[in-house]
Amino acid sequence: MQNLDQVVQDAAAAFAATDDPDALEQIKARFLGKGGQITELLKGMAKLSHEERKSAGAQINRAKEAIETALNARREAIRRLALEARLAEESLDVTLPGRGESRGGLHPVTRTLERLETLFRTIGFEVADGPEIEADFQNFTALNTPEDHPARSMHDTFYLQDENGQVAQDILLRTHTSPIQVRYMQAHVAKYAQLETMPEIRVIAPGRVYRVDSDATHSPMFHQIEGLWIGENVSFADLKGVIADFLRRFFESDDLQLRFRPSFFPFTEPSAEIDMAFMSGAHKGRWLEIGGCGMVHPNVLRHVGIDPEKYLGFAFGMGGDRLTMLRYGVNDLRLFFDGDLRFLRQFV
Ligand code: 2NL
Repeated sequence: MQNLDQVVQDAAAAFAATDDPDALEQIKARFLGKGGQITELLKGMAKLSHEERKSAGAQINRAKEAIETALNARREAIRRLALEARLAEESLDVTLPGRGESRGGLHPVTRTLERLETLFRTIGFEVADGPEIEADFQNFTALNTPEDHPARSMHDTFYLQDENGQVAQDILLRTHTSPIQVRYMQAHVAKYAQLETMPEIRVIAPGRVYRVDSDATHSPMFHQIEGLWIGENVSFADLKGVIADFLRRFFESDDLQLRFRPSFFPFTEPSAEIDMAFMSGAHKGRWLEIGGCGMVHPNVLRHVGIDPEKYLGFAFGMGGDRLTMLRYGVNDLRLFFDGDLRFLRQFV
Protein backbone atom coordinates (compact mmCIF):
# COMPACT_ATOMS: atom_id res chain seq x y z
CA MET A 1 0.00 0.00 0.00
CA GLN A 2 2.57 2.43 -1.15
CA ASN A 3 0.13 5.13 -2.21
CA LEU A 4 -1.42 5.42 1.31
CA ASP A 5 1.31 7.84 2.43
CA GLN A 6 0.60 9.89 -0.69
CA VAL A 7 -3.13 10.04 0.19
CA VAL A 8 -2.33 11.24 3.73
CA GLN A 9 0.03 13.86 2.32
CA ASP A 10 -2.54 15.02 -0.25
CA ALA A 11 -5.18 15.35 2.49
CA ALA A 12 -2.86 17.39 4.75
CA ALA A 13 -1.94 19.69 1.84
CA ALA A 14 -5.59 20.18 0.82
CA PHE A 15 -6.59 21.00 4.44
CA ALA A 16 -3.78 23.52 4.72
CA ALA A 17 -4.84 25.24 1.50
CA THR A 18 -8.10 26.60 2.91
CA ASP A 19 -9.04 28.81 5.86
CA ASP A 20 -12.77 28.54 5.27
CA PRO A 21 -14.62 26.14 7.65
CA ASP A 22 -17.24 25.12 5.05
CA ALA A 23 -14.63 24.48 2.34
CA LEU A 24 -12.66 22.38 4.84
CA GLU A 25 -15.65 20.07 5.39
CA GLN A 26 -16.05 19.71 1.59
CA ILE A 27 -12.40 18.65 1.32
CA LYS A 28 -12.84 16.17 4.15
CA ALA A 29 -15.57 14.41 2.10
CA ARG A 30 -13.04 13.85 -0.71
CA PHE A 31 -11.02 11.58 1.61
CA LEU A 32 -13.31 10.32 4.35
CA GLY A 33 -16.77 10.75 2.77
CA LYS A 34 -18.92 8.14 1.02
CA GLY A 35 -17.04 7.99 -2.34
CA GLY A 36 -13.85 9.28 -0.66
CA GLN A 37 -10.39 7.85 -1.33
CA ILE A 38 -10.05 6.05 2.04
CA THR A 39 -13.56 4.64 1.78
CA GLU A 40 -12.81 3.31 -1.70
CA LEU A 41 -9.63 1.64 -0.43
CA LEU A 42 -11.57 -0.05 2.38
CA LYS A 43 -14.11 -1.31 -0.14
CA GLY A 44 -11.27 -2.73 -2.33
CA MET A 45 -10.21 -5.02 0.56
CA ALA A 46 -13.03 -7.44 -0.36
CA LYS A 47 -10.89 -8.78 -3.17
CA LEU A 48 -7.95 -9.56 -0.84
CA SER A 49 -7.17 -12.84 0.92
CA HIS A 50 -7.70 -13.15 4.67
CA GLU A 51 -4.00 -12.52 5.48
CA GLU A 52 -3.60 -9.60 3.11
CA ARG A 53 -6.80 -8.05 4.36
CA LYS A 54 -5.58 -8.00 7.97
CA SER A 55 -2.44 -5.99 7.26
CA ALA A 56 -4.06 -3.77 4.62
CA GLY A 57 -6.92 -2.98 7.01
CA ALA A 58 -4.48 -1.95 9.73
CA GLN A 59 -2.57 0.31 7.29
CA ILE A 60 -5.68 1.95 5.90
CA ASN A 61 -7.01 2.59 9.40
CA ARG A 62 -3.73 4.23 10.41
CA ALA A 63 -3.94 6.46 7.31
CA LYS A 64 -7.54 7.28 8.15
CA GLU A 65 -6.58 8.26 11.71
CA ALA A 66 -3.71 10.39 10.39
CA ILE A 67 -6.13 12.25 8.10
CA GLU A 68 -8.61 12.74 10.94
CA THR A 69 -5.87 14.10 13.18
CA ALA A 70 -4.78 16.53 10.43
CA LEU A 71 -8.42 17.57 9.89
CA ASN A 72 -9.01 18.28 13.59
CA ALA A 73 -5.78 20.26 13.82
CA ARG A 74 -6.83 22.36 10.80
CA ARG A 75 -10.34 22.91 12.20
CA GLU A 76 -8.85 24.24 15.41
CA ALA A 77 -6.35 26.44 13.54
CA ILE A 78 -9.11 27.97 11.37
CA ARG A 79 -11.24 28.66 14.45
CA ARG A 80 -8.31 30.45 16.11
CA LEU A 81 -7.58 32.49 12.97
CA ALA A 82 -11.20 33.63 12.77
CA LEU A 83 -11.22 34.60 16.44
CA GLU A 84 -7.99 36.56 16.11
CA ALA A 85 -9.31 38.41 13.05
CA ARG A 86 -12.46 39.29 14.96
CA LEU A 87 -10.58 40.47 18.00
CA ALA A 88 -8.34 42.66 15.83
CA GLU A 89 -11.33 44.16 14.05
CA GLU A 90 -13.41 44.81 17.15
CA SER A 91 -10.58 46.17 19.22
CA LEU A 92 -11.52 49.20 21.22
CA ASP A 93 -9.21 52.03 22.21
CA VAL A 94 -10.31 52.72 25.75
CA THR A 95 -7.90 55.66 25.96
CA LEU A 96 -9.79 57.71 23.33
CA PRO A 97 -11.75 60.68 24.74
CA GLY A 98 -15.53 60.10 24.92
CA ARG A 99 -17.98 61.72 22.52
CA GLY A 100 -19.87 63.30 25.39
CA GLU A 101 -23.61 63.73 25.71
CA SER A 102 -25.33 67.02 25.09
CA ARG A 103 -28.71 67.79 26.54
CA GLY A 104 -31.58 68.34 24.11
CA GLY A 105 -33.81 71.38 24.29
CA LEU A 106 -37.06 72.75 22.99
CA HIS A 107 -37.19 74.76 19.76
CA PRO A 108 -37.70 78.50 20.44
CA VAL A 109 -41.06 78.47 18.62
CA THR A 110 -42.19 75.51 20.75
CA ARG A 111 -41.19 77.49 23.84
CA THR A 112 -43.35 80.39 22.63
CA LEU A 113 -46.36 78.15 22.00
CA GLU A 114 -45.99 76.52 25.43
CA ARG A 115 -45.63 79.94 27.09
CA LEU A 116 -48.81 81.06 25.36
CA GLU A 117 -50.68 77.97 26.49
CA THR A 118 -49.62 78.59 30.09
CA LEU A 119 -50.62 82.27 29.99
CA PHE A 120 -54.04 81.59 28.47
CA ARG A 121 -54.75 78.71 30.84
CA THR A 122 -54.39 81.14 33.77
CA ILE A 123 -57.36 83.12 32.44
CA GLY A 124 -59.54 80.06 31.91
CA PHE A 125 -58.80 79.07 28.31
CA GLU A 126 -58.53 75.46 27.24
CA VAL A 127 -55.87 74.34 24.73
CA ALA A 128 -57.18 72.41 21.72
CA ASP A 129 -55.49 70.43 18.98
CA GLY A 130 -56.53 69.09 15.58
CA PRO A 131 -55.32 67.48 12.33
CA GLU A 132 -52.84 69.24 10.02
CA ILE A 133 -54.52 67.53 7.05
CA GLU A 134 -57.94 69.12 6.97
CA ALA A 135 -61.21 68.99 5.11
CA ASP A 136 -62.40 71.88 2.97
CA PHE A 137 -65.43 72.34 5.24
CA GLN A 138 -63.51 72.95 8.48
CA ASN A 139 -60.73 74.99 6.83
CA PHE A 140 -62.82 77.22 4.51
CA THR A 141 -66.59 76.69 4.28
CA ALA A 142 -67.36 76.85 8.01
CA LEU A 143 -65.20 79.98 8.19
CA ASN A 144 -67.44 81.84 5.73
CA THR A 145 -64.77 81.84 3.01
CA PRO A 146 -66.45 82.28 -0.41
CA GLU A 147 -66.04 79.64 -3.17
CA ASP A 148 -63.99 82.03 -5.33
CA HIS A 149 -61.72 83.32 -2.54
CA PRO A 150 -58.04 83.33 -3.65
CA ALA A 151 -57.00 81.38 -0.50
CA ARG A 152 -58.94 78.41 -1.90
CA SER A 153 -56.81 78.30 -5.07
CA MET A 154 -53.98 75.85 -5.64
CA HIS A 155 -51.66 78.87 -5.83
CA ASP A 156 -52.13 79.53 -2.14
CA THR A 157 -53.09 76.20 -0.56
CA PHE A 158 -51.45 72.76 -0.60
CA TYR A 159 -54.04 70.21 -1.75
CA LEU A 160 -53.47 66.49 -1.35
CA GLN A 161 -53.68 63.91 -4.12
CA ASP A 162 -56.01 60.92 -4.07
CA GLU A 163 -54.81 57.35 -4.75
CA ASN A 164 -54.98 57.99 -8.55
CA GLY A 165 -52.66 61.00 -8.30
CA GLN A 166 -55.59 63.38 -8.90
CA VAL A 167 -55.71 66.53 -6.78
CA ALA A 168 -58.34 65.95 -4.12
CA GLN A 169 -60.55 69.03 -4.07
CA ASP A 170 -61.52 68.77 -0.42
CA ILE A 171 -58.40 67.52 1.42
CA LEU A 172 -55.67 70.05 2.16
CA LEU A 173 -52.96 71.13 4.59
CA ARG A 174 -54.67 73.53 7.00
CA THR A 175 -53.92 77.15 6.14
CA HIS A 176 -54.70 78.44 9.65
CA THR A 177 -55.49 76.92 13.05
CA SER A 178 -59.14 78.05 12.87
CA PRO A 179 -60.33 74.52 11.86
CA ILE A 180 -59.17 73.38 15.31
CA GLN A 181 -61.68 75.78 16.80
CA VAL A 182 -64.35 74.83 14.28
CA ARG A 183 -63.99 71.18 15.39
CA TYR A 184 -63.92 72.28 19.03
CA MET A 185 -67.18 74.23 18.58
CA GLN A 186 -68.84 71.28 16.76
CA ALA A 187 -67.88 68.91 19.60
CA HIS A 188 -68.98 71.46 22.22
CA VAL A 189 -72.40 71.89 20.57
CA ALA A 190 -72.89 68.09 20.40
CA LYS A 191 -71.78 67.63 24.02
CA TYR A 192 -74.21 70.18 25.45
CA ALA A 193 -77.12 69.63 23.03
CA GLN A 194 -79.44 68.68 25.96
CA LEU A 195 -78.86 71.93 27.84
CA GLU A 196 -81.03 75.02 27.47
CA THR A 197 -77.89 77.17 27.52
CA MET A 198 -74.49 75.83 26.59
CA PRO A 199 -71.44 76.71 28.70
CA GLU A 200 -69.05 79.35 27.34
CA ILE A 201 -66.34 78.41 24.89
CA ARG A 202 -62.87 79.67 25.78
CA VAL A 203 -60.18 77.97 23.77
CA ILE A 204 -56.84 78.58 22.13
CA ALA A 205 -55.50 76.63 19.16
CA PRO A 206 -51.73 76.66 18.60
CA GLY A 207 -50.02 74.73 15.81
CA ARG A 208 -48.36 74.39 12.43
CA VAL A 209 -50.06 75.76 9.32
CA TYR A 210 -49.17 75.62 5.61
CA ARG A 211 -49.35 78.02 2.67
CA VAL A 212 -47.77 78.07 -0.79
CA ASP A 213 -45.34 80.87 0.01
CA SER A 214 -41.56 80.89 0.39
CA ASP A 215 -39.13 83.82 0.63
CA ALA A 216 -37.06 85.73 3.21
CA THR A 217 -40.08 86.48 5.38
CA HIS A 218 -42.37 83.54 4.49
CA SER A 219 -41.98 79.82 5.11
CA PRO A 220 -44.40 77.27 3.54
CA MET A 221 -44.85 75.94 7.10
CA PHE A 222 -45.30 78.39 9.94
CA HIS A 223 -47.04 78.67 13.31
CA GLN A 224 -50.23 80.28 14.48
CA ILE A 225 -52.04 80.71 17.71
CA GLU A 226 -55.71 81.48 17.54
CA GLY A 227 -58.12 82.15 20.36
CA LEU A 228 -61.89 82.05 20.67
CA TRP A 229 -64.35 83.15 23.35
CA ILE A 230 -68.05 82.48 22.76
CA GLY A 231 -70.84 83.24 25.22
CA GLU A 232 -74.06 85.16 25.68
CA ASN A 233 -72.35 88.40 26.57
CA VAL A 234 -68.86 88.72 25.12
CA SER A 235 -67.79 92.07 23.71
CA PHE A 236 -65.04 93.72 21.68
CA ALA A 237 -63.98 95.38 24.95
CA ASP A 238 -63.34 91.90 26.40
CA LEU A 239 -61.26 91.12 23.32
CA LYS A 240 -59.10 94.21 23.85
CA GLY A 241 -58.64 93.38 27.52
CA VAL A 242 -57.62 89.77 26.84
CA ILE A 243 -55.12 90.76 24.12
CA ALA A 244 -53.60 93.61 26.17
CA ASP A 245 -53.24 91.41 29.25
CA PHE A 246 -51.72 88.61 27.21
CA LEU A 247 -49.13 90.80 25.41
CA ARG A 248 -48.00 92.52 28.63
CA ARG A 249 -47.49 89.16 30.29
CA PHE A 250 -45.89 87.56 27.22
CA PHE A 251 -43.31 90.35 26.79
CA GLU A 252 -43.03 90.89 30.58
CA SER A 253 -43.60 94.61 30.12
CA ASP A 254 -46.33 97.13 30.88
CA ASP A 255 -44.41 99.50 28.67
CA LEU A 256 -46.32 98.73 25.50
CA GLN A 257 -49.10 100.33 23.50
CA LEU A 258 -51.84 98.64 21.50
CA ARG A 259 -53.73 99.76 18.42
CA PHE A 260 -56.72 98.04 16.79
CA ARG A 261 -56.80 99.02 13.12
CA PRO A 262 -60.01 98.31 11.14
CA SER A 263 -59.54 95.44 8.68
CA PHE A 264 -61.36 92.58 6.97
CA PHE A 265 -61.51 88.82 7.46
CA PRO A 266 -64.30 86.62 6.05
CA PHE A 267 -64.77 84.96 9.49
CA THR A 268 -65.11 88.07 11.67
CA GLU A 269 -67.24 91.23 11.58
CA PRO A 270 -66.13 93.76 12.57
CA SER A 271 -62.45 92.87 12.11
CA ALA A 272 -59.23 94.54 13.17
CA GLU A 273 -55.47 94.27 12.79
CA ILE A 274 -53.62 94.21 16.13
CA ASP A 275 -50.57 96.53 16.25
CA MET A 276 -48.23 96.86 19.19
CA ALA A 277 -45.44 99.31 20.05
CA PHE A 278 -42.88 99.15 22.83
CA MET A 279 -42.43 102.47 24.58
CA SER A 280 -38.80 101.67 25.45
CA GLY A 281 -35.98 99.39 24.27
CA ALA A 282 -34.71 98.49 20.81
CA HIS A 283 -38.10 98.62 19.03
CA LYS A 284 -39.18 101.84 20.85
CA GLY A 285 -41.98 103.71 19.10
CA ARG A 286 -42.20 101.40 16.07
CA TRP A 287 -45.63 99.85 15.38
CA LEU A 288 -45.42 96.09 14.84
CA GLU A 289 -48.21 93.98 13.36
CA ILE A 290 -48.93 91.16 15.81
CA GLY A 291 -52.08 89.56 14.40
CA GLY A 292 -55.73 90.03 13.61
CA CYS A 293 -59.04 89.72 15.43
CA GLY A 294 -62.73 90.47 15.39
CA MET A 295 -66.21 89.44 16.46
CA VAL A 296 -67.01 85.96 15.09
CA HIS A 297 -69.16 86.23 11.94
CA PRO A 298 -72.75 84.96 12.45
CA ASN A 299 -72.33 82.62 9.45
CA VAL A 300 -69.43 80.86 11.23
CA LEU A 301 -71.63 80.25 14.27
CA ARG A 302 -74.46 78.95 12.03
CA HIS A 303 -72.08 76.53 10.25
CA VAL A 304 -71.19 74.85 13.56
CA GLY A 305 -74.76 74.84 14.87
CA ILE A 306 -74.60 77.78 17.28
CA ASP A 307 -77.54 80.25 17.24
CA PRO A 308 -76.05 83.70 16.47
CA GLU A 309 -79.19 85.34 17.91
CA LYS A 310 -78.29 83.91 21.32
CA TYR A 311 -74.50 83.67 21.35
CA LEU A 312 -71.64 85.82 20.13
CA GLY A 313 -67.95 86.17 20.76
CA PHE A 314 -64.55 87.16 19.55
CA ALA A 315 -61.65 85.43 17.85
CA PHE A 316 -58.05 86.39 17.24
CA GLY A 317 -55.02 85.02 15.48
CA MET A 318 -51.33 85.69 15.95
CA GLY A 319 -48.14 84.49 14.26
CA GLY A 320 -46.13 82.15 16.50
CA ASP A 321 -42.90 82.72 14.58
CA ARG A 322 -43.34 86.48 14.63
CA LEU A 323 -43.92 86.53 18.41
CA THR A 324 -40.80 84.37 18.89
CA MET A 325 -38.68 86.70 16.72
CA LEU A 326 -39.84 89.73 18.72
CA ARG A 327 -39.31 88.11 22.10
CA TYR A 328 -35.79 86.85 21.32
CA GLY A 329 -34.70 89.63 18.93
CA VAL A 330 -34.26 87.35 15.90
CA ASN A 331 -34.53 89.17 12.54
CA ASP A 332 -34.59 86.30 10.00
CA LEU A 333 -37.47 83.82 10.02
CA ARG A 334 -35.44 81.20 8.12
CA LEU A 335 -33.06 80.72 11.07
CA PHE A 336 -35.88 78.91 12.88
CA PHE A 337 -36.24 76.29 10.14
CA ASP A 338 -32.65 75.73 8.94
CA GLY A 339 -31.92 73.30 11.77
CA ASP A 340 -28.54 74.88 12.59
CA LEU A 341 -27.78 73.73 16.15
CA ARG A 342 -25.35 76.63 16.73
CA PHE A 343 -28.36 78.94 16.42
CA LEU A 344 -30.93 76.77 18.16
CA ARG A 345 -28.74 75.95 21.21
CA GLN A 346 -28.82 79.62 22.26
CA PHE A 347 -32.42 79.24 23.40
CA VAL A 348 -32.01 76.17 25.60
C1 2NL B 1 -54.10 86.78 11.70
C2 2NL B 1 -55.58 86.89 11.74
C3 2NL B 1 -57.47 85.84 12.71
C4 2NL B 1 -59.38 84.59 13.43
C5 2NL B 1 -58.05 84.66 13.08
C6 2NL B 1 -61.18 82.96 13.81
C7 2NL B 1 -61.44 81.65 14.15
C8 2NL B 1 -62.74 81.24 14.19
C9 2NL B 1 -63.76 82.09 13.93
C10 2NL B 1 -63.44 83.39 13.61
CL1 2NL B 1 -63.09 79.61 14.59
N1 2NL B 1 -62.16 83.81 13.54
N2 2NL B 1 -59.89 83.36 13.78
C11 2NL B 1 -60.12 85.76 13.46
C12 2NL B 1 -59.53 86.95 13.08
C13 2NL B 1 -58.20 87.01 12.72
O1 2NL B 1 -56.14 85.81 12.38
O2 2NL B 1 -53.46 87.72 11.30
N3 2NL B 1 -53.53 85.68 12.11
C14 2NL B 1 -52.13 85.47 12.10
